[in-house]
Amino acid sequence: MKLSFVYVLPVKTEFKYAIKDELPEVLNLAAEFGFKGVEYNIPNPFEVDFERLLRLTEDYGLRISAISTGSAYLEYGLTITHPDFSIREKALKFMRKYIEHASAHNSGVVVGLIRGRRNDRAVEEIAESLISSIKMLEDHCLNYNVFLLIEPLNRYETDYINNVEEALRIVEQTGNYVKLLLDTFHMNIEERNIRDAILRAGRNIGHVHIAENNRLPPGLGSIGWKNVVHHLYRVGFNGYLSLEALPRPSFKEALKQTAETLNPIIKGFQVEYDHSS
Ligand code: LER
Ligand code: MN
Repeated sequence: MKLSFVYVLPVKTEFKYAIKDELPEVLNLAAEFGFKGVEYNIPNPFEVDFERLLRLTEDYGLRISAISTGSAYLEYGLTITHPDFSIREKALKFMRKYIEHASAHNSGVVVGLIRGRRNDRAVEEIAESLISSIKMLEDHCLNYNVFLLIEPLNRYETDYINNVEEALRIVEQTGNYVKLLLDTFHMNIEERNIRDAILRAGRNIGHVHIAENNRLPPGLGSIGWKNVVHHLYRVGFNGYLSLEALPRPSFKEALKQTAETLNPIIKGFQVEYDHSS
């Protein structure tokens, strides 16, 4: 398992749970603390100088762990289940471009807020729409060796897909280019317990967002990190733990706190799991 963090590119709407300070300084410090990846939250995949972003990331020895898409929803209201087909088509166009960017390091593209809200639609209706949109992206995912990451979000942020069980229903009806993104903050609200949710998600876990119960960085709340890391190893997860938290008290402290809390735990289990394999 490796550490990553979410970095949000400039947006007019506010996304509070990511770092947005000067990128070179952030990448430099993250690399120093042992982070291996950075997850870019990109509002418009057509307007970003992606080559520059990629070069800068690699210059600091980091890799792109995932591309997150929530700000395309916050900024432009795009969703891949939108009742208006022209908006849905635009969201799919964005998704194809995100997939192309993610192919740089064969990572995943997040399907969080961009999956849309149910509102007055029946669950079956929005599920059908989501599954058909995801299937429209299948060829692109396979061609570019990228996967989609369905992220359950807590009930105060969305009315559609709040827990692992609901997300698994989508994975089952699509294919193995679709995986789960588990976010400890949301799991702490929606799951009976984090351990069982991780075990239930099992081999389907593609990426993990880490934040405390209060959405502060790991170590400043009550989530049992040893428990989280242990059970992720148990199900064979060896991907990124990506910090998506309020960058408080400062982005530097947030990175430091995360590294100090998680590096020793990851190292401890790595030894254990390397011996047993
Ligand atoms: C996105 O990854 C997330 O966790 C949401 O809570 C964003 O609002
Ligand atoms: Mn998240």
